Amino acid sequence: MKKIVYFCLCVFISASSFAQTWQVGNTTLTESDLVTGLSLPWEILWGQDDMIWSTLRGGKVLRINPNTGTYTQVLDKSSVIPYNGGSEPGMLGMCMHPDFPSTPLVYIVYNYTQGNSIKERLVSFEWNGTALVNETTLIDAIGGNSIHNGSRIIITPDNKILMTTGDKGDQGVSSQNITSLNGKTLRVNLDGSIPSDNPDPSTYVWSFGHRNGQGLCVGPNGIIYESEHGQNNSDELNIIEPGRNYGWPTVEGACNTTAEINYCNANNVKEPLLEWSPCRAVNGLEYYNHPAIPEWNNCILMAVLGGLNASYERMTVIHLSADGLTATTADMSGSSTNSDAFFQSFNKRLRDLCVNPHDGSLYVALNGAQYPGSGPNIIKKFKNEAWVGVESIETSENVMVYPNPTANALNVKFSANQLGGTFQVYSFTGSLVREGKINATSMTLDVQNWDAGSYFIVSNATVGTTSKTFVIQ
Ligand SMILES: [Ca+2]
Ligand SMILES: [Ca+2]
Ligand SMILES: [Ca+2]
Repeated sequence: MKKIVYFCLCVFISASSFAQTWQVGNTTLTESDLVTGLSLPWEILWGQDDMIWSTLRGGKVLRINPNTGTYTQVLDKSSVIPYNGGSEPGMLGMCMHPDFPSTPLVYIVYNYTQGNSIKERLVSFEWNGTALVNETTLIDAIGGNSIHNGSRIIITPDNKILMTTGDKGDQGVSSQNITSLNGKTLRVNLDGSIPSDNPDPSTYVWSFGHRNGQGLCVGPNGIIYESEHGQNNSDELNIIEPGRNYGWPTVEGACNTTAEINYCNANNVKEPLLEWSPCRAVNGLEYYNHPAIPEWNNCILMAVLGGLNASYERMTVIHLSADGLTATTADMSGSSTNSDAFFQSFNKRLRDLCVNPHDGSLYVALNGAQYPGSGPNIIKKFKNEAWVGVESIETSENVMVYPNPTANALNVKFSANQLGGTFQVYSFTGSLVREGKINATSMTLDVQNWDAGSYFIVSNATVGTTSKTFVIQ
């Protein structure tokens, strides 16, 4: 038997009675401090167990009750992590196995020391209900440094791990070196092997020419978006495509100087959707598409650290086109007063975001005021208290789904007053899996290739919003 060592440090934080509100068009968000006193939360992730999971850069993982802020520490790797409060290494990105209830694996990236150098590894842990145990290394000895360690990870719709890596401060030498894993996005099977349909099936490299990507999310039609730090100018929002060159170090942002245009023409460089100059330090991304905040539907929410001189701390709202291929935001100039910039007044670095898929609440992890971040820090919650949640409309018959559970086909019946509206289907991990217009009172969804688990369908019509949960077996 393996010896299981676990940690259970329970800390109780009372909710703040301070009820600041934020206006998003016609929607009012109520702010509260979910957890205070944390040291540098780097990833916050809505788990399939309906808890918020957070890495702390110093080497710990917390599992946080999203309503009370009560948390337990479920992992402590701080003894192996080169973290001294300064510079950038630490315990960084985290994501969950796409079928966590039956395969309770958590994937984590962290830096460690090998001789005199900093390295980085992608690992998995098993969740035993109390702690993360049985660490397994998936990719070892990726180059690291005191700066530019990348390391956001997500699960893509095709059930692969996608990971950003930084150029480890080598000015992009590794970014254009296809044999290096640095300055890339890496695509990895859930067991750590290389997917046979990678552009080159002998390497994890999925795209190259990156400087230091630290945000990833999945948007409409399975499109993958990445945020990436520029040097002095041209922080980028990119769409990630396999085998493409994203230009660094020759190209910053769009191909718009003579040297860049020549290089881009010769190297088929993929330009960003958006770029911001001077750099404001773009970070965690979250795709928002929940009826609780309709003004943010089909938007990317982007945590912005603020840059080295702490001028641009905020959350930027990025509006996508219906096909997801173009993006706009009012938050281009850096002005603190525009309709798509939020939370500037905290004067703290915004590191990461997650969303409650049930009630649409947004959670934001703050990292102190100055680079590279300092504690104590806060995870804040923003909720539309007026939105009628899933539970209260469970009894409504505006939408019926059957059979439930199902394995192959799901029949959906809409009442006539839903016609002309729209519907979305979400997994309970918050991923949008299907959407469309309600053109008929019945439809059948072919679900035989969907992952097993819980889902909910939301209809939006002039009479209001209705949702139903269902289970795919
Ligand atoms: Ca996150
Ligand atoms: Ca680029
Ligand atoms: Ca340029």
